[in-house]
Amino acid sequence: MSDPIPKNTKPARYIMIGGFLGAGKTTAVAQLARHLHDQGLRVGLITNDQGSHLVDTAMLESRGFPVEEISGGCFCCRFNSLVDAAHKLSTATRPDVFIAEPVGSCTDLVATVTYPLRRIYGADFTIAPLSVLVDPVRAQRVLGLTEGGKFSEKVLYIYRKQLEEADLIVINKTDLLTGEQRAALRQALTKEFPSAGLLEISARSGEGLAEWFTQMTTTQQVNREAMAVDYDVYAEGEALLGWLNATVDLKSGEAFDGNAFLKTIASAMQHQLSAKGAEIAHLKMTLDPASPLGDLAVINLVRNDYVAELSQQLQDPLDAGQLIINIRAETPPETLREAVELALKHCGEVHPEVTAKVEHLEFFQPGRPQPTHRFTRA
Ligand SMILES: Nc1nc2c(ncn2[C@@H]2O[C@H](COP(=O)(O)OP(=O)(O)OP(=O)(O)O)[C@@H](O)[C@H]2O)c(=O)[nH]1
Ligand SMILES: [Mg+2]
Repeated sequence: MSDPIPKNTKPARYIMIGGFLGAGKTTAVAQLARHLHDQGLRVGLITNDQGSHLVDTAMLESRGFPVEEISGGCFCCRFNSLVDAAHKLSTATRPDVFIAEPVGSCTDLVATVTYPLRRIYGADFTIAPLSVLVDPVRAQRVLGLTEGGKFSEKVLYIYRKQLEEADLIVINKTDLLTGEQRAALRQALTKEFPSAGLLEISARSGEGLAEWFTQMTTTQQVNREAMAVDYDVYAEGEALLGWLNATVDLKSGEAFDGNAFLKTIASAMQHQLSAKGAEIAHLKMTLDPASPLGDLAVINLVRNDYVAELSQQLQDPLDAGQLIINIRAETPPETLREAVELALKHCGEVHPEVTAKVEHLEFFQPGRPQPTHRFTRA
């Protein structure tokens, strides 16, 4: 498909924000989108996942942005869907800027997404450098700076490849680090990935965001030889990750505390998964009371030895709502299903007033990545 994208008089900006599961991509996308909106620009967001029913889509929509979701495979394998999503957004709102968040277990995005966009749709888009966000606690472990739970080598192959292809490595969550830890991480990343630029931000506190926004909106991606990727190891790494997406309808005869409910279910799942030796990459949930205020609760857990955090809270109790559960962890998908089942049972005991009905459930391992295009140069 090669139709031009309907647009304003000048090409739209295309910004892709990569990084491993849980690095803070969606949080950063929301910040960047807000910043651009405040500058009077129209923004269209594109989310992506191996499955459907996404926490990220619900979270970004709750912030009032138009979002297109590409499900059933990563951008590289669903390149035409990515272009179709841009078409849909363009027809509806003609964005000046598209911000796309790829799946957090995906790599080789330069050769399979940005270079094809430049070659085939070069008149429609100007392409920003590829940012790869980093959760510093995870990165310290991967780079051997600290001890702690880790993924196995083939998953870490993907993690490292993501960093290798970055135009810009963005250490996120600087609010979690001391000055010394920041310096050590900076040094380790520069040593191992010398060709990437490096920035430090906190998508939560706002530190460093101004410089990142400037780079994303004003500089162009450099045309250099794309990295080599061993697709057999990449596919094996992806297949080690279990994926679960579920949607659950909650009902209660009396109003209940949705924030407390989310904490109960998150900690029950964390307990179950840790007991099975599953390394959690990202466990995230939304609870939508379908209130006219557009309130939405979001809870996240990005490693086993942490506490699930409510990144958005509900203001009021609710008597009905929809729960979306997305879990990505290094474990067989069946283990995730069991964990959800046991956690819902546990919630039934702690919150007996709430009944839960599973409306949608999918659990699987991602299949072998088969990119639509692969260009080693733009
Ligand atoms: N402390 C801290 N937490 C952050 C920051 N940015 C994001 N987080 C938290 O990190 C967790 C994961 O954030 P997301 O934005 O959902 O991460 P993601 O990379 O989009 O995750 P996936 O889409 O699953 O790959 C959430 O609990 C966020 O609130 C930050 O700057 N500081
Ligand atoms: Mg996300």
